Amino acid sequence: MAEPAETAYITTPIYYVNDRPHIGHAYTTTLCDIWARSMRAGGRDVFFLTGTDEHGVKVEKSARARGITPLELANENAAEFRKVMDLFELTYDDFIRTTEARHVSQVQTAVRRLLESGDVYLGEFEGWYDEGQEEYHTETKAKELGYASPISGQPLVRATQTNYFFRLSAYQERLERLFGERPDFVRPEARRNEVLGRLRDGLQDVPITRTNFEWGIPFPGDEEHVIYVWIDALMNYATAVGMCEEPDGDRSRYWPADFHVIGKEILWFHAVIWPAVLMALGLPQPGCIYAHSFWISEGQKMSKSLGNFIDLEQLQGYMSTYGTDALRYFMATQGPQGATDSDFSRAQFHETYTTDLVNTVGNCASRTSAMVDKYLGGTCPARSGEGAVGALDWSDFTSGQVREHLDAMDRFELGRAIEAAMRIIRRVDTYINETQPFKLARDPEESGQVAGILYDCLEAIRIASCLLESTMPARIAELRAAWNLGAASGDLEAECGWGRLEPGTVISKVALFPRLELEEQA
Ligand code: ME8
Repeated sequence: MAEPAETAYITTPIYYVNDRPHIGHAYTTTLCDIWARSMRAGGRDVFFLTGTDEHGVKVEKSARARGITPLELANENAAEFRKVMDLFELTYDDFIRTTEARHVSQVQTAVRRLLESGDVYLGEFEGWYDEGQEEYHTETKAKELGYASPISGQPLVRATQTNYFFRLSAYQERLERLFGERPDFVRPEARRNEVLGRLRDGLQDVPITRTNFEWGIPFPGDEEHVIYVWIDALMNYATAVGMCEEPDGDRSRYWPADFHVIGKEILWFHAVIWPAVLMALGLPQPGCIYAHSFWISEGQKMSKSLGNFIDLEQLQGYMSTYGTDALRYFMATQGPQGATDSDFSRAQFHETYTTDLVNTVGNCASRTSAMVDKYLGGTCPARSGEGAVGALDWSDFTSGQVREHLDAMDRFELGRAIEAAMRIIRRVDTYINETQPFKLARDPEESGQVAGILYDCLEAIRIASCLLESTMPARIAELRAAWNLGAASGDLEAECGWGRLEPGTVISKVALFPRLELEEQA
């Protein structure tokens, strides 16, 4: 019997339903989508999870303000998020909603286990209470606020609240050990250092229930309390694959996740609280918490007050002018995957589109296929090896780039992975300029040489296209169709072996990325 395929599990944050979807949500989900597609192309059994975070006081308040129930609000906005994911053709395997029964019951099971193990206990929280906002502040925060409500200006009052607490303090050492043993547990490194710095300040137990509102999962056995939205939300990564069911669901084979991909603002919850909860539950740790940075918009932070979010309408504008693949490519190569923020500017988008997609990928494929059409009647020539010029060993060069790409993808370094593919395309361009098949073609004696050169070009572009497919699935599908390359085989590495392109294959001319003027953008 064949070995079962190696599993791969990747998650996005689950998005709050009290906001409208924007570039940030599309960005994180697209990064995960590229990785998921790439792992599938490599034959792995992939589970790609996204969804919505639907509980909490904010949802309750927004719903009340609109005169609808929190669930009605959640239904409406969860549908909106799903619409965005489908519009972008994001290939998630499941979309979890925290109001679903499967999630609620497993969160309660998990919390019950934590109560039994003593990791959750009933305690008192003393703090500074903002009566208008129904919110507690710690001493440090209250001092910062001048002991007055930032909203009403009324003085904060000293008050105690009875809550259930998670014994986070008990996990200090184990977390330090985890970070020490697994330097890649939190990436990029700047984010890891941030967490380590805060960890050194020492950990305090955290309240994990609330009694001042109702829109949450009831605490098992004490329905006065609802489970704090962050604990509820983090658990989605486990409940979606049935980790808190008894017995574990079929999907438990995916556990633990290879990557929890998040934005940097929610790092503490994912890098410290979540691993500690998993330790308390006796569940294995994820491979990596990957916290990317932020998109800013035309040089400014995106914020509600500035109203400058790159929203769904704007994204649709880009997609209808440039195509979804161009947006994916831009996000993956120019986005804030590292430790610094990136600016989403129209001019930069247009520039990247023109330089990388029109002038490089598109031009190289169209120039090659046009020559094959003109000099070889639109058929792939024999693998003669006659095209080899100078010291370039194509097989060696492409296999080096393929290895680099696969290694980078495995590590979720999308920019580096895409760059390896682009290097192949740029090398083809240089090769055409060096060998000048369009000049050689004037001399019938050189026809073997021309054919050899064009085989190399076609084959190198084919290999690069296999590597680019996870980033630009629609345009590469067009190329596959025009060059009769067939469907992906499920073994990306083998597919990228040099010489797999069959002589005699009919090659049609392609124009993958039309040249556009910046003004054309609505
Ligand atoms: O935080 N640039 O949900 P959320 C890049 N429900 N990415 C951005 C971004 C920006 N400017 N703004 C947002 C929540 N994001 C919780 C998560 S998970 C258990 C619970 C992305 O709707 C980024 O991935 O506020 C960020 O972490 C996420 O959206 C926050 O989404």
